[in-house]
Amino acid sequence: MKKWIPIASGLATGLLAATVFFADLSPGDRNEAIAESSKNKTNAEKVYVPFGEKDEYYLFASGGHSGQMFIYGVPSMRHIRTVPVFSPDSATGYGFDKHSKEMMGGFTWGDLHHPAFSETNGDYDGKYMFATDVGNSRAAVMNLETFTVKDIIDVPNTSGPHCAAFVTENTEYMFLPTRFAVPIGREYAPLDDYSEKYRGVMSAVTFDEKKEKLNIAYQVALPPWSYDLSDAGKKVSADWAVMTTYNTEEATTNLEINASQADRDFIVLFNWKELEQMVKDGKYDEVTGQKMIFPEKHKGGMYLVPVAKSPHGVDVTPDGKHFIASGKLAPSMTVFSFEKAFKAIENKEFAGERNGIPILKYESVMEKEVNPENALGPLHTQFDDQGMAYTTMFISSEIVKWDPKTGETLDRVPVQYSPGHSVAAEGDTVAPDGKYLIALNKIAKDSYLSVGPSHPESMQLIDLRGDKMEVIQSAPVNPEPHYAQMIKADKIKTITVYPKDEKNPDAVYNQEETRIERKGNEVHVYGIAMRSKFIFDAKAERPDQIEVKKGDKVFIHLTNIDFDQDITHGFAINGYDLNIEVQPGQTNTVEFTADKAGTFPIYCTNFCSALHQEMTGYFLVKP
Ligand SMILES: [Cu+2]
Repeated sequence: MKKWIPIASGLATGLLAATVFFADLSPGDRNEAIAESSKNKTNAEKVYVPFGEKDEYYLFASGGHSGQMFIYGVPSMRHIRTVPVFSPDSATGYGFDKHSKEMMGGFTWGDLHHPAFSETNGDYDGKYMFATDVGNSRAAVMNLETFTVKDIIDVPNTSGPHCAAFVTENTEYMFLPTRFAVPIGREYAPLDDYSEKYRGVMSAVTFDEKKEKLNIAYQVALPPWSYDLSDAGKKVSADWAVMTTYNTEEATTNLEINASQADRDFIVLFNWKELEQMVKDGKYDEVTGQKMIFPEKHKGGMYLVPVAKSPHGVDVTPDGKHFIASGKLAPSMTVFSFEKAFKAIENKEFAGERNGIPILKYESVMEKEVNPENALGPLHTQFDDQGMAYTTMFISSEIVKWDPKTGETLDRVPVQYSPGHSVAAEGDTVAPDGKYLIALNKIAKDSYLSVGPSHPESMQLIDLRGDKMEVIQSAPVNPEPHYAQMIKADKIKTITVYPKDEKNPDAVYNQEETRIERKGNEVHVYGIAMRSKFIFDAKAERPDQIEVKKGDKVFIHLTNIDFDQDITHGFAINGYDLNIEVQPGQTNTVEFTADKAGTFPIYCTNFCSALHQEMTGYFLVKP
């Protein structure tokens, strides 16, 4: 009976609200409103994931200038986790502990753009996630067993690798071209020398899975243009990749006007196997410690395809036969054919060159131009399981579904308000799922409760299963997703606890081994965190106390010996501006100088048990 009352009163309230809401409407409007209300109820059911059940997909949305990655569940659109990548995060101790601090390389922020999953045979394999930092020109890799970043590299000679990361079919490479042209090595050169001295450099980055390390295999010195987006080929085009360019005018000021003068910019089409062979054959120059191919010196493997001006996305169809690009200032999408491009290359149907790179004729590679009525600002295209294309229209605020084979417009759905990218379920694989598409909208305006003049961004979930596309959920998101990837949840196999690593000299798995060692002015603490205490030296009168002298260099190696799901401990020293985390079974190190004398409480920051509040100690610094 207790349970029944709230449900019954809930129903009554609902009916009352509906009656009040519909009271002022004419019978026609009223029926429409009732239909709309029941449609919303159906949509709510489509996204509802009851307790005990899990979402069907993970969504990894780039966090833009937050430097982080946002993890959501689909279809519920619940935010599950924020994983720090290029920016520090005190909640997880990222950028505070020794390993992540070293990876951050002294940088305090990043601009995380395009995320990409590792692939096997053109399918997401659920092992790793790659991302690039436009703000400080870096690349990172995240392990998906633990959702933690394993490696970050600087990408030399590159300023803002915006056009990445998109991986080849078997994660052989990701290609990182630059958004901003700079002189090689970032040497000083006046902007009057732009066309002669500035270059747009592309880096071919490899990933060593055993060592979990990224590496730059080679670079290519491209013309001084801006490189916007890219995609790797698939199946028949697996050895190839494409990327869009803008400012092929080589303007150096007021780009808004000056970089939109020419009717066409270019798609760079390149064969990475040929470039790889050129490097093997020594056809490169050694520049700032990198192997760099200069196309004006060593020809081959690289071509230009004219495209409607100032394009954003370029997307390879799941069958690998076509690539689709759209001038963001033009009203149409263009379908290009790889087969036609290969023929034109074979027949050397070139129309001049730029910086030693041959230009293919637009007519030789273009298959069709698609121009849906009044659709404006096509930016990015995704695909479903039937090979149908979905293009975001930034200016006309909609998603247009169309058939790349016939060019026919099949459906359109408005989104609120300016979709930059979109992401389809398993969208960049050779076999997309087709169920869902998410519009990543740049401007949310009045979508959510106001939080002041600056609003959150918005992600809208679109159901692709019916005859008509339908927006079924809207979720706010922090600034600012540029692109996202959606993967089947069962492909990701996380671990529950970190396995014991007996070879790790910093790890301590039983209380007897805990100790505090002094080496000159270095103090090494080998401690344990467990429910609900810290043990830094089990033999000491107060095992949870650390005492050092002012100026000592302190290393705290802490192992969480609770090999239990979700028992994470934190370690903070009050007043010392540091906090780290040890997940179940994990050993972590924090290194700092005890530059303040005094008495500083230590406490566990991550709620771990009923006696969490008692999980404390003292850090004493003798003057
Ligand atoms: Cu704790």
